Amino acid sequence: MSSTLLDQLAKHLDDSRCNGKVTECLTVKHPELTLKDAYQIQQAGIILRERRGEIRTGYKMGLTSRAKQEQMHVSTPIFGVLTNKMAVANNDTILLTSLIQPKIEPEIAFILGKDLKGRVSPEAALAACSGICAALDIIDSRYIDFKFTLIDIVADNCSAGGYVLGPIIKPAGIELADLSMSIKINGSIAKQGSSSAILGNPVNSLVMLAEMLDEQGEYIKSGSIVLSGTSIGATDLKPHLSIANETERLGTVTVLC
Ligand code: OOG
Ligand code: MG
Repeated sequence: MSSTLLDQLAKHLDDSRCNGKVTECLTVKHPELTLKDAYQIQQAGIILRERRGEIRTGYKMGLTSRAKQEQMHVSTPIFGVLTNKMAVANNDTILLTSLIQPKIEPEIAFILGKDLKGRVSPEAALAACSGICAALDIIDSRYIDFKFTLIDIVADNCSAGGYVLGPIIKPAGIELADLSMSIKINGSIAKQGSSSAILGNPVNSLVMLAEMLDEQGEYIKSGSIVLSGTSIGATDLKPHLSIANETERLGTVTVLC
């Protein structure tokens, strides 16, 4: 597909996001789009945001748990790009009016202290991290009814809407498998899961991201934030909620709306 058309589709999704209006899936009019095209549309969309002054802060992995794959009827892990404009401070309030159909999910975030490139072991991936924390991924599909194909969600930057990081701790000595993760809404547990639901161990998300980027001639740069993908299905956001991800060993991250 021509890069002009891919740029036009990126602009269309960017307009949809900026104007707060849902759109039909790109694959309805363009069933010929490939996964490679979809990542190119995603990149073109990020470049539009960079031209408006946004700065890349890292990546989000998506569809790394079966719960999420089943909820979305899509079965391959994917990634999107995070920017500074998506960051919400711990205990701060999300401006719901800036989002279309927002949902939230608990994740684990990695902060890279070194570059991470190519095929690496889980141990090497964790050793490249300067910090880890409990995180919240705010997702917001630009597509009607939050329904899409794999190609569509990749083009739409993995439904990225925002992210919140909890207090960052040193990863040394922390086993990331089998940690209990809970979503608390207004103080009560609404959903509970285990970090092992994320590719067996959330560090595998980091390993997989390094490999996926390598296929595109890219790598995870030191300083990047990487969201692991959720362990539990997403929860709808509506006004007057306090939402917390309480993760064993890592602590709690909270956002209000
Ligand atoms: C969210 C995209 C996937 C995750 O953690 O699996 C994701 C969606 O649109 O459902 O963020
Ligand atoms: Mg997510």
